[in-house]
Amino acid sequence: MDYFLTEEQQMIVDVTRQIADEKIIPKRAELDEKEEFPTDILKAMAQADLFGIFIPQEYGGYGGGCLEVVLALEQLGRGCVAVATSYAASALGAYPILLAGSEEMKQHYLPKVASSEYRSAFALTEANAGSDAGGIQTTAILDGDEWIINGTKQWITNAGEADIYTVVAITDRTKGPRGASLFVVEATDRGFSYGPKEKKMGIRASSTRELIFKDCRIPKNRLVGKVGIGFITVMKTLDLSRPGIAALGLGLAQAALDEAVVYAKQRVQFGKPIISFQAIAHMLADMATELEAARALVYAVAKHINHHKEGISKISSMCKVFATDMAMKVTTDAVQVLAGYGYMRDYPVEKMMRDAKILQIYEGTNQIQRNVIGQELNKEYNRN
Ligand code: COS
Repeated sequence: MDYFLTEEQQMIVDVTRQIADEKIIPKRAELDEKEEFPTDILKAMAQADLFGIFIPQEYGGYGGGCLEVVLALEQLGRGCVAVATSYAASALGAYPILLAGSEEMKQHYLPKVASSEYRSAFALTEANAGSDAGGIQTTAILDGDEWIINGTKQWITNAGEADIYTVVAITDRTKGPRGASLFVVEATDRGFSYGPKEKKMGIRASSTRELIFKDCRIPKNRLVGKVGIGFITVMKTLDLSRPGIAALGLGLAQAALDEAVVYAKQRVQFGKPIISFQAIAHMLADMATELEAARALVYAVAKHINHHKEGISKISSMCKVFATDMAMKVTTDAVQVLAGYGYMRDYPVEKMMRDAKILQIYEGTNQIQRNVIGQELNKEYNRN
């Protein structure tokens, strides 16, 4: 379907499609098998200037918005969700600086993120604070000109591979959601280390580790914005980033559909290609229809966010939940179409099905997205 993209948007699609086809797809099975971080592919993406898509031009970026990021992530996700997640996590780590950082902080960090001199990461989750993001225990205490951070963050994407981490910590326990603040921790800061690499079901080429802070001292000016705005900035960050996860679902589902259709045309049973059996053709028809419906929603939401920055929680969650549930279903159905072959690691669809699962979990489970949508509906109907 023609979504009437601008010339610049089409260029982003073309560049990321080429990287997916030439750099990612030939390597994805090996990276998955070896659980190896895609350093060389990320370098190629840096050479193509992809890390600054969402960063304003005055900070060395391309100046794109949510739709531009969505278009890139769709193509990269079509190549491999693990690689695309490593790329997306760098944007996630930089969004809080963009949203709430001081001018000085933006000038210092954003050009380095845009050029990929600094890879970034975002650190919210803890052992006892997943869906309940407000339940974090990591603390930051001001001591003269330094903040002292103590605590452990869990399941942090790009941990050990990033140069800077935006970390949420409690600065005043008595103030509830207004008691959290955000900090930039650099990989070289003393008192900061990592746990071992987690062994995951899917997105195995991405790095997922703990961040451990033991009396980690950072300069006072690494506070992002003001004391007490950490939780709100995190929520705004997730509002902006969730359409990107939806886009990974689009790309992944497209890849699975492509594999399923090609296979169904070639695989002969009972003397005919299996696509000529209605049972298979109807499955493919549903997969294609649900994918296109999700794409229309994700693009529409992303376009809206390009023009409106406030009041986007509901639609951001809507596109995340719809596109990632769709991706789980489409990848599962692709395995079913390929049947025994689909279950074997020689074919890419089993990896796609494993990778799809995380999309329903990270950046807020799909149950949390439905809570957000429900809460927003509740507020809207109170107003009317
Ligand atoms: N934008 C701006 N402010 C927001 C906001 C948003 N999207 N969402 C919430 N807030 C504000 C609320 O308005 C409230 O402020 P007031 O105290 O002034 O009323 C404050 O933040 C607390 O909000 P709320 O009471 O809704 O917080 P809860 O503790 O109930 O938690 C959920 C809300 C569940 C939505 C939140 O914890 C969440 O998103 N959890 C999932 C976290 C997640 O995605 N984790 C994945 C790891 S990060 S990769």
